Amino acid sequence: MFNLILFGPPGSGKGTQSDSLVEKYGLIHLSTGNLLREEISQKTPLGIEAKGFMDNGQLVPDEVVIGMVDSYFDKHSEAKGFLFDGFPRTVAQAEALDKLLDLKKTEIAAVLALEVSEEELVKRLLNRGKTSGRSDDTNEEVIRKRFAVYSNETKPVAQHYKKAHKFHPIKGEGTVDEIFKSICKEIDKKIV
Ligand code: B4P
Repeated sequence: MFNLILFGPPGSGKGTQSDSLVEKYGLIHLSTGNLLREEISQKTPLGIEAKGFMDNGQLVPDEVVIGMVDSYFDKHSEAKGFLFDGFPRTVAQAEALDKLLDLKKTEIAAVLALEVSEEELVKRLLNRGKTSGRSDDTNEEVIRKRFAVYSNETKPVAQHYKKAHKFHPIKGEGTVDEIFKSICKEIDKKIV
């Protein structure tokens, strides 16, 4: 299995780049944001619980997200590899992922971290909010809250992977195509 993590703040382009990456490398896309939005649209108990957190710019509790990832992983046991998008977002999630991959006798090959300035991120998210219908994108206060949560809870995840020499920063500003090429360059170094 060949597993990658696409890491970065809200609006850094993880979802945008994932579509092309899964196609090029034949991976299964595991976006916790998409899975949670799907649960919300189906009004499942998990979705109803998650919605309150997401609308406020907070993270959904670890046990909820980890359980969801676990069952998605089991549903795709034949996968050649996974592209984790927006997961892990806390150190506890990173540790749970390590254990899960260990059980499956596989590991993370690389963490690709998109770096974008906060001003550019706010612009992108407010812009997406005009058409996405996502309630967490329309209010600048909620967007700023998401950045604060990112700094406090998600940034420490970088250290977890730096220690394992798997962390690769990538300039996340420029055209979608330029950024895609930079990501592929890093991935290709891992494929021997
Ligand atoms: P996510 O769905 O993961 O989304 P995101 O961080 O908002 O955005 P992403 O980085 O994917 O940005 P995109 O490509 O769309 O999370 C949403 C919420 O779900 C979280 O706040 C949290 O509450 C919850 N959640 C998810 N995972 C969780 C977890 N593991 N634990 C707990 N809670 C979790 O790009 C954004 C915009 O920029 C788009 O409009 C795009 O068109 C534009 N854009 C992209 N690249 C561009 C470029 N190069 N130039 C200009 N614009 C660009």
